[in-house]
Amino acid sequence: MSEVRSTCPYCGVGCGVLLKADGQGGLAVRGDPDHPANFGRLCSKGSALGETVGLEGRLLTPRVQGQEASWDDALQLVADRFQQTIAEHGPDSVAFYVSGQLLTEDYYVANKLMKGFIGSANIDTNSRLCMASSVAGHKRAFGTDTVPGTYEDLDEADLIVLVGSNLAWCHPVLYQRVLAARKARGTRIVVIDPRRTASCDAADLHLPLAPGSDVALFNALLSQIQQRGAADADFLTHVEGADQAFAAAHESRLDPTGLDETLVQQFIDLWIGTQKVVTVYSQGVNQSSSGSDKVNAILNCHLATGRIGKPGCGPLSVTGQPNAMGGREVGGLANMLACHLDIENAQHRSVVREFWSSPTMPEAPGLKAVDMFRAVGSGKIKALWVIHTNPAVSMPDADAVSAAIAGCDFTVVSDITAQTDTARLADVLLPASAWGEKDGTVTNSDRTISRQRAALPAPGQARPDWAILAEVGRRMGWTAGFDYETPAEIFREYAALSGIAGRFGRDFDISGLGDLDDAGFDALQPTRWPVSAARQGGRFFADGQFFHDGGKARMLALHHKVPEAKTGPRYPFRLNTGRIRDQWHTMTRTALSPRLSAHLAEPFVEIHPQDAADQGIAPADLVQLRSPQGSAILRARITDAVQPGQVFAPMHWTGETAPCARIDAVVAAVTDPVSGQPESKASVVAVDRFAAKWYGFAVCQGDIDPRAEYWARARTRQGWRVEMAGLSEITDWEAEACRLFALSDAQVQSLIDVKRGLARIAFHADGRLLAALFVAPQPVAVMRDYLANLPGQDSSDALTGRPPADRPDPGPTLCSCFDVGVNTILTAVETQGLMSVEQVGAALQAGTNCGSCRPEIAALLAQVHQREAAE
Ligand SMILES: Nc1nc2c(c(=O)[nH]1)N[C@H]1C(S)=C(S)[C@@H](COP(=O)(O)OP(=O)(O)OC[C@H]3O[C@@H](n4cnc5c(=O)[nH]c(N)nc54)[C@H](O)[C@@H]3O)O[C@H]1N2
Ligand SMILES: Nc1nc2c(c(=O)[nH]1)N[C@H]1C(S)=C(S)[C@@H](COP(=O)(O)OP(=O)(O)OC[C@H]3O[C@@H](n4cnc5c(=O)[nH]c(N)nc54)[C@H](O)[C@@H]3O)O[C@H]1N2
Ligand code: SF4
Ligand SMILES: [Mo]
Repeated sequence: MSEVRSTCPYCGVGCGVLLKADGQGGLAVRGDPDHPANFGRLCSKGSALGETVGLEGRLLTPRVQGQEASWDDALQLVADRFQQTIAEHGPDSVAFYVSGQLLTEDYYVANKLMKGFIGSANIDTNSRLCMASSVAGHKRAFGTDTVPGTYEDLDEADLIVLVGSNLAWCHPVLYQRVLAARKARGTRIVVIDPRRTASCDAADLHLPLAPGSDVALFNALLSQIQQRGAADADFLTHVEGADQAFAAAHESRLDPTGLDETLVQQFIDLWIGTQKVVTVYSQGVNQSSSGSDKVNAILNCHLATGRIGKPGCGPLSVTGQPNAMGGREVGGLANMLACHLDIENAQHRSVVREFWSSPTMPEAPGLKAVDMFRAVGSGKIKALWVIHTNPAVSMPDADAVSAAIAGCDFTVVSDITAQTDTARLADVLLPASAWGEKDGTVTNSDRTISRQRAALPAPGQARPDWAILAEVGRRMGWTAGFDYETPAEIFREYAALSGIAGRFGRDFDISGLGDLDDAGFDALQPTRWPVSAARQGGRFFADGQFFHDGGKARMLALHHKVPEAKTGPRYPFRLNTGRIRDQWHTMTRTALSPRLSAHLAEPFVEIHPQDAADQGIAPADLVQLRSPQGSAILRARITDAVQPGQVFAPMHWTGETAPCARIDAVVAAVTDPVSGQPESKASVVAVDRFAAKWYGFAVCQGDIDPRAEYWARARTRQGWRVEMAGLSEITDWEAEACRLFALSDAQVQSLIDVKRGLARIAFHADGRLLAALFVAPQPVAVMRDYLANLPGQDSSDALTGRPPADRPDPGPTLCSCFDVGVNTILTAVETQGLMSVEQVGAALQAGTNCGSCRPEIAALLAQVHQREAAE
């Protein structure tokens, strides 16, 4: 069978992949050497895609109130209930909450249905939590939401500044490009992040600024740009507001950033002294109560110096989701129309309305995500359709959001997974086709439109999202408007609409693709927009042509603001949240892969050693975070990667994987006043040791039913590994273990010391280990990575909790591709005298495939060599 060209469904790098189906539901995945985003490279998540396409956990049929239903019944119910609600309470009583992971064609139909036919603008997307501040910043500066540069700028830059971006883990293939540029031309790297991340490992400078102080830092830079005569006077003839921006920057140049002055000066000298500078920014910038201002503070510096849209220089907002950019183009946000046309512009409304032959169109923006769920909670929104996103986990104040969804009169959820925290709350659950099974387009961070193509048949009754939406549109009575049979048809309509936008002077114009026939759509190669008679791809703005009335760009006068929530005696710590290398968001797909689950198998909180000592928290203790919104229990990782007074926790764990570690239950729903984007990185919390009576660690082949105040599970090659901790005394551990694993007939082997609260119990059948439980009054000390893969094997000595002397413990997996553990690497470094990441690769293969773990291998090498130097 030949390979199918497609695009990775995870991050906004938008890597090309080649897929080969094995005919039995499996898929082999490799990087597409010809795709301009990755040239064959893939990160750990992309490489493991084949492990995540199985049918385990898939939603295969529609369900109404938990019962299987036919498509006909389910869709009719959705159409009827939406129609009734609109008839009784008006169009603004319904809402769609969608996703930057939808394909452009799905997005286009959802937006058209809500804005053009239902007649409300209550469609918003998880991109509100992700890109909204960048959108707002771009529009304020350029008059349009456009990323000026391209990925090639990373190859050609002499200085790359990562602001609030952990590129090494979140856009690993772009990070590989950055490292390649460093090697080829000595590109300098600066990281601006309160936390020391994997992206700092290769950095020339790391500026651990105070949370939220980016505007102050970039104002200091802007002030010196002006004072030192580094502004580009010619380019500034294309810019309005420069004097006011300089004045404001000068005024606030000394606002506190918490940084050492010489460090700041080094950064400013480097920035001013390097013509080819790319400033890459992501959620440390966007997810802030001053997110839009942070974006404009960065754009100000690039506009002032004319370093924009030229090879090797410019601001580069990296998108998170695979189609975050496509969603912005198609008008997925509540305050946009379609094709960069504005909902508040009467002329724009009228041309789109005419183009769609639509009966009605809202005149004002709809509710943004946080307000939307508040309106669901207050009963103002009575029918809600959630598509391709898991807000019960990922929205700030997530307990309140869950309660709002649960209390909504009518909730529809389209997902591929049967059990998600949001799916569990649905009245109607609709099975969508997944990545690998569906066709359409996505746009990545540098405006490149790529095809996703199907390589697998849709299982069960699953249908593509666009088809489900179009069918509901037809059943609501708008037959002609939603008469689509293929995604190609939708794409052509969209491209034609963009041509109209182009005639209005909008930059998003792909009318050149409007007459692609089905075969042409099938064969579409990665293409950077615009694609019109006037323009093809390329960069924007070097010519000084912007999209505000009058054609000029705008610099903004900005003032530093501290994060909205203030620390105090009750909530003395600042909570930062984000991502880990091998999991994707709410883990519905990546957690299916044992490889990806092995890197960081448990939810955790990073806390500074000094704070840990003050709070009486020891390594591996559990920690409870409490905020006015809610609480979470997480494993302590004591590290000076975070600063004193700050803690960091990942966003990934859910009711399915670790119910008490849902970090968004703790995060406050504070938003940026301009963009409406939540401040996911600066809540305030109290931090206390969680005083568990007992701790447990279990491995098993089959299912497990943990019932404890704390538990977290991760997939292994054979089954599960589970961490537990409880507050109530358990007297009969053998009985509890039987219940836990539902194993009553197996052979039991146990070591129990009731007085000391110790228990070790193993279950065997036919000489093979089925499950084992280890309990202690302190965090359990066993060799987890060894035990995790023991079930299914002949292992009569499992209760020792450690490998026999002739089988060393590999330690936590560092290289997911080749399954190489930390201990294995450390031993090889020490015994073989390895000096470089390349030598580690040659000896162990680690880091030689996707390269995502290379920063961590470098850190291990540095650790060993530092220790050796000190000895
Ligand atoms: N492995 C993996 N990769 C992903 C994803 C995933 O789930 N897993 N998700 C994708 C998505 S949708 C997105 S949006 C991107 C996100 O990609 P990133 O934005 O790179 O990821 P985050 O970890 O959310 O946050 C980045 C950094 O912002 C820092 N930060 C916090 N507060 C501040 C501040 O005030 N100023 C500055 N300068 N920095 C601050 C944090 O310490 C953190 O290291 O990743 C994409 N890629
Ligand atoms: N504290 C904190 N919270 C955050 C963030 C943070 O940094 N910190 N980051 C925010 C950001 S940037 C983002 S982007 C969001 C992401 O948060 P979410 O969008 O809520 O997370 P996902 O896990 O990506 O949810 C995708 C859902 O779609 C389902 N799905 C997969 N494929 C398909 C398909 O083809 N069709 C349909 N219909 N469904 C499908 C999956 O099973 C899953 O349930 O989280 C935000 N929340
Ligand atoms: S960097 Fe990784 S997750 Fe992002 S698109 Fe490429 S392979 Fe997928
Ligand atoms: Mo995101």
